[in-house]
Amino acid sequence: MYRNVYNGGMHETYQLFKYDTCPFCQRVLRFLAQVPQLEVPLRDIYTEPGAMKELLQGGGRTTVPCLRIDRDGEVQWMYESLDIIAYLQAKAG
Ligand SMILES: N[C@@H](CCC(=O)N[C@@H](CS)C(=O)NCC(=O)O)C(=O)O
Repeated sequence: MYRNVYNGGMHETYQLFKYDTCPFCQRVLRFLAQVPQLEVPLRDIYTEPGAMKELLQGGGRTTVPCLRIDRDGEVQWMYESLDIIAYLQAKAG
C-alpha cells in the first residue's frame, strides 16, 4: 500500500500519528516536508475515526507524535518528536 524503505534486507513502512495543533507534531511535519523521499502517511487521531484507539492499543498511550514503524510485520511504536526525527533522518540518508 505504501512505498517501502529498503534497508539491509529489511522493508519498513511508516505512519505518523498526530494532530494539527500539537507543536511537537508540527516539528515532525516540518522535518518530513524536507525529506519527500520518505513516504510517511499521516494518521490524525482527532479527525480519523479509530486512529486514536489504534494508537492507544498499539503504542499504549495516546501521546502524539508517534511513529508507527512496520518492519516486515514487526511493529514498533516510537514516541518523542526528536527521536522520530533522528530515526527518519538516518533512514533518509
Ligand atoms: N516530548 C514529547 C511531547 C509530546 C506531547 O506532549 N504531546 C502532547 C500534544 S502536544 C500530547 O499528546 N499530550 C497528551 C498525552 O500525552 O496523552 C515530544 O517531543 O514528542
